[in-house]
Amino acid sequence: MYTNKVKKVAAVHDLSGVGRVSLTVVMPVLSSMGFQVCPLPTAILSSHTQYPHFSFLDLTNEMERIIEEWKLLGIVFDAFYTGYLGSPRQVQVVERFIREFRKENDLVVVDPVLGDNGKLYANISESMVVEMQKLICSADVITPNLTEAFYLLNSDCKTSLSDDELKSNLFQLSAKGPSMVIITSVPVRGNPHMTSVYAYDKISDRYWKVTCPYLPAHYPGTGDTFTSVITGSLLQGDSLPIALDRASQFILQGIRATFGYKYDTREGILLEKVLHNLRVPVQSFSYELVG
Ligand code: PXL
Repeated sequence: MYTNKVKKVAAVHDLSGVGRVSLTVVMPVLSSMGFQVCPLPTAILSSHTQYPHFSFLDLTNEMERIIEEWKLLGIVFDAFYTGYLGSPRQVQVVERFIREFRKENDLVVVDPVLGDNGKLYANISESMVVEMQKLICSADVITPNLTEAFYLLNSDCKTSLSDDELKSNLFQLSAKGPSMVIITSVPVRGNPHMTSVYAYDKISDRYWKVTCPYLPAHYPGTGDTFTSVITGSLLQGDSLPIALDRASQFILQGIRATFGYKYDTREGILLEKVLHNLRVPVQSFSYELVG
């Protein structure tokens, strides 16, 4: 059996020229962690969709041609990592791609990019939510933020949740297929200066939590950076709680490197200033078991 000398990650995300989201962060993060990224672009945009206007080219048809060429060339991937998709029909293309290419020990990570802060992103329709609910069934790992978790479960968004409610949401999402579920951007009850990430590992039947300082600025693309670090970390053999620590600490470093400037936050965190930190082992652990 052919094995890649450097692990190959098929990255199914859009290419947005400005604003540090999707492929423009997935590629540098995973390359810095020592993996080869093979992009399967879902759409080309002038910028991400949180700017007041943007151009948008849907690549659904081109994706089918790219996949066909990869099949003819016999390309072998070690991981599949999907994010922002350009059209609901694309989900079926992506599902088939994963089904036809995945091998037994490959890692499939689905970041169900749908929205944030209780709302869907511009350009994301209810039919995309329905399709995303199907795509997560093919994943080993999913990383919704709290808003996306509610949309995936068809439940109303709320911001104050008990540990038991979060555990129930994680469990319900894992029951759809993924063996690891990570929910990001969970507010900490009674403490606006902290934010947390909750996770469930079905194989060991354990729930994990990482809490870190919350700085009051919204930077698009931090979810993409977070899931890219999780993907790299799991691919290099880290446990789920170590991957959670590594990704949370990296996001905090990125936000801290940016927050002190007077700056247009739509450009995302100053990733280039902190990328080198991905080469360094995690310095301290802060994960907790949720009882
Ligand atoms: O980071 C998520 C994301 C990815 N791709 C596009 C987006 C967004 C969030 O706004 O607009 C095009």
